[in-house]
This record gives sequence, C-alpha cells and structure tokens, in this order.
Amino acid sequence: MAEDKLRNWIGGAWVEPRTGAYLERRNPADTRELIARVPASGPEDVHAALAAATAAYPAWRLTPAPRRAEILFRAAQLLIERKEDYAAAMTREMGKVLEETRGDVQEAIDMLYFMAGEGRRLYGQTTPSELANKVCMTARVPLGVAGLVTPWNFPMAIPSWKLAPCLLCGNTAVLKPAEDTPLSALHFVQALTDAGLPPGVVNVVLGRGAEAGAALVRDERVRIVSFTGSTNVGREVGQIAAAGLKHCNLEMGGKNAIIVLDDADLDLALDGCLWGAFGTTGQRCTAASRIILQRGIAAKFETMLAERARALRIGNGLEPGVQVGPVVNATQLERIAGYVAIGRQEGARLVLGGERLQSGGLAQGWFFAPTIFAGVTPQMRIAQEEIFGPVVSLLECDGLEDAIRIANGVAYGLSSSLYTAQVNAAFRALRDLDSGIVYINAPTIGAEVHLPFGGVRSTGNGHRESGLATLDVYSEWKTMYVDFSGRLQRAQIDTGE
Ligand code: UN1
Repeated sequence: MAEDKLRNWIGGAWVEPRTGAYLERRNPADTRELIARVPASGPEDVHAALAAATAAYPAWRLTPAPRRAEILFRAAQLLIERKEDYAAAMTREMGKVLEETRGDVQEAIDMLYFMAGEGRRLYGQTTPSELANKVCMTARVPLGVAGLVTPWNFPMAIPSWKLAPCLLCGNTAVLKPAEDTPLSALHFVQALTDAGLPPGVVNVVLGRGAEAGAALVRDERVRIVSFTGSTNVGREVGQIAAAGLKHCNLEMGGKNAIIVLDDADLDLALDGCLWGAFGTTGQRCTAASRIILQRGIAAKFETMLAERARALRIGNGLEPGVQVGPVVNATQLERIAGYVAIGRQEGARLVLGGERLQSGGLAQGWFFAPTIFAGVTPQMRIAQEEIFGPVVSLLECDGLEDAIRIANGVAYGLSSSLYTAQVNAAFRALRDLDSGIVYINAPTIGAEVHLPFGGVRSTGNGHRESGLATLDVYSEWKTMYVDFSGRLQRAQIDTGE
C-alpha cells in the first residue's frame, strides 16, 4: 500500500474505508504534488467508529478527570516536540505559511495545556439547602459520544478546541475533519494516542461532509454535535441535532469589520488591517473583510493599504519570506473570483488585485492576488457575504456611531475591531459592536484559547468554544441532594413557619 494512502482511525486501529473509495488531496501551492489519498468514508465507516466510541465510553467516563487531563498534558508536550514537522505538513496540505501553521499547532498546545489544568478543577457548586441537615451540590458529567466536524482553515487548532474539552469532561468522540486537511487532524490524534489515550476514545473518519459528516451528526448514539463551517451547513446540522435533542455547538461565518477613526494611529491600524485581511489568505472566520474608514483619513488610508498589500510576498508557504500562501482549493478559487466579479458589477472600485496569480512560479498553485475594493457601500453583496479569501472591502463612515451601524448591519457577528486613541469611543464600541469578540487597537483575528470564542446572530447558536464556556457544550450539570436528617423533609413545604 502506498505511503500516502490514509486510513480511518477506529478503535485504536487503522482501518480502510468500507466504501473502498478515496479522494485525492494535492498541495495547493503546487498541485502536481499529491499529498494524500484520503478515504471517502460512508455511513458504514461512521457506524464502526461510533461503535468503538460507544464501547470506550464506560471506562473513560469513570477515569478520574485529573488522569484524563494528564493525557492531554502529555499530548501537549509531544506536540511541542513535533511542532516543526506537523506545521510543515500542514503548510503542504492546506497552504498557509509556516509561521501561521506553527501558530496553529501552538494553539492546539495551548488548548491542551489549558484543559489539562482544568482536570483538577472542573468545578461544580456546593450551596446551602433550605432544609436542615441536607447538602446540595452540582457536578459536570459527560454525555457520551460526541460527533465533531471540523474545517480546513485551522486544521489542528479547531479539532483541539473540540477534542480537549470533550475528552476532559469524559466523553468519547468521532472526529470528521475536512477532507482537505486529513493529515493535521491525524497528527493531533496521533499525539493524543502516543500520550496514552485508550483505544476507541477518539476515532477519526475521513471523508466528505455530505456522506460521512451527515451520517455522524444524524446517528442517535451521538449526544453532542460540534460543527465549525458555513452557516448554510450549520443550520442543517442544527436542525438535525435539535430533532435528536443533542447538545449542539455551531461556529459559522463572519463578515468582520475593522473601524479606523480619524484620530487612530494609522500605522498601527495599517499593520492590523493587513494582517486581519490577508493573514491566512483571508481564510479565517475572524478575517477582516470590511474596513470602515472615517472620511477624514479614508483616501490616505486606502493609498497606504494598497501600497503595503501590493508588496506582500505571495508564494509557497514553506519558502522563507513568503507572507501569503495559496487558497485551499479550486472551488474556493472560483468562489473568490466570483465575488470579485460581483463587486465589479455592483460598482465597487477595484484598487488592487482581483485575479488569479499564475506567473513567477505560481502557475501550478491556487493563488489569488490580495484584493482591495474601495467605494463599497454597506448593502453591496461584497460587504454582506462571507468570501473567505484575500478580498477586503473599504467603506466610509461619518464617525463612530455611523461606523458601528455599518459594522452591525450584516447577518454575522463574530469579531469586530476599532482603532482609536479616544477612551470613550473605545468603551462605546465595546458596548455597542454586536459581535461575540471585540478588539480595540488590534485586528479581528488573534483569539486566545482561555477566553470564549464565538459569535452572535448567524455566526453561532449561543454557545462558545474555548475558555471555560466550552465546558457547557461537553457536559451536563448533575444536581445532587443528600439529606442526612433521617426524616422526610419537604422542600417548599416544611418552611418552619
Ligand atoms: C477561525 O477563524 O476559524 O482568532 C479561527 C483567530 C484564531 C482562530 C481563528 N486564533 O483568528
């Protein structure tokens, strides 16, 4: 069997897909390079993985949380040792530059350490009873098997956001990573396995969402569904989960805005906008795809941004000095080009880019030029819809209030940012920007793992990943009363009156 032929990880063994079918994953920076043949798994593979996760659950549930946490801790240490290799593999499979793939592995390390610490806390409450000689307490308890569906843009970090709290709480899991990024998911699970995770506690089924992912979230053995991806798919996942009365955490699209007021430090804002818009080739849910400029600085800032964006080095993310890698696949490339056409049609002014890059060694990859549209108005589709590529829209505003109205005037509410030197403006924005995450004098990207991550309106369904908030997705509260009075005591009735 060829080295590059991947298998599913089920019950602690490598298993060929029962479908016998495979997809090809190619390097987005040079599609001549075959990265892997990826199982195109179907429902039967999902069933096998769920059987393994179900069988592993009773023992894992009863493994003390501090012991579970120690495995996460050891996995973090292994990822530190393997960071360079795993980061390079990630760049090859999905394209973002090495510095960023190192950051992706680091985010998984951070999450594992954070949740490992939680193993000796996982606090519940103890509280007085209204009755004498009676105690009341709560504890977080696991639910059973989780079905986790993860995207390609943070192919190790996002699986870690889900798996670390899932396992810490005592659940077992079946992970269905994006078909474009199987290696990073397998590497993460390999670290957990090498750290001592028992067989069957985590299983990986590779394949497409419509086949493997759908079978997973539908199955009645799955008590927790956590999905990161598009709002359209997320809405369907949410409906399936609701019908099955499952815990369900959805992290979906964004149309994040950076506001730059006249008084802002423009150089600082420029660095932030460049990183926010073109970092990860714009392929973050937190990417800044709108920049809202106060009129006084709009023209100047547009020139500054275009100049710096023009100078960005595009190329293979493994090469030193490259700042922007390719987009992930041909479908995304087409989608981005489609939005550029829409922007032109809508009458936005194309300041930079707008086309696929095919010269100077880029011909074999899925490269798209950093693209800036100016003169964009809030209702244009390029100002409303998530593009997920290196395309940013410049809009103008009269001042803070107008800017906040524009920023909030989209379906999504993940992340937003304000550059200003005025403390009052900063606090108003923190209060009034209607998004799950708000930054002051920093771009829309850069969330840290010990704080809640997620968004409002069409971005999410009211849950959070990361931080302690994510524990609510992966556990239920059990409320426990112990009456040691030796007689019947009736709550609400034996009030002592
Ligand atoms: C995502 O965009 O899908 O805050 C996740 C950030 C990263 C995570 C992004 N830490 O941009």
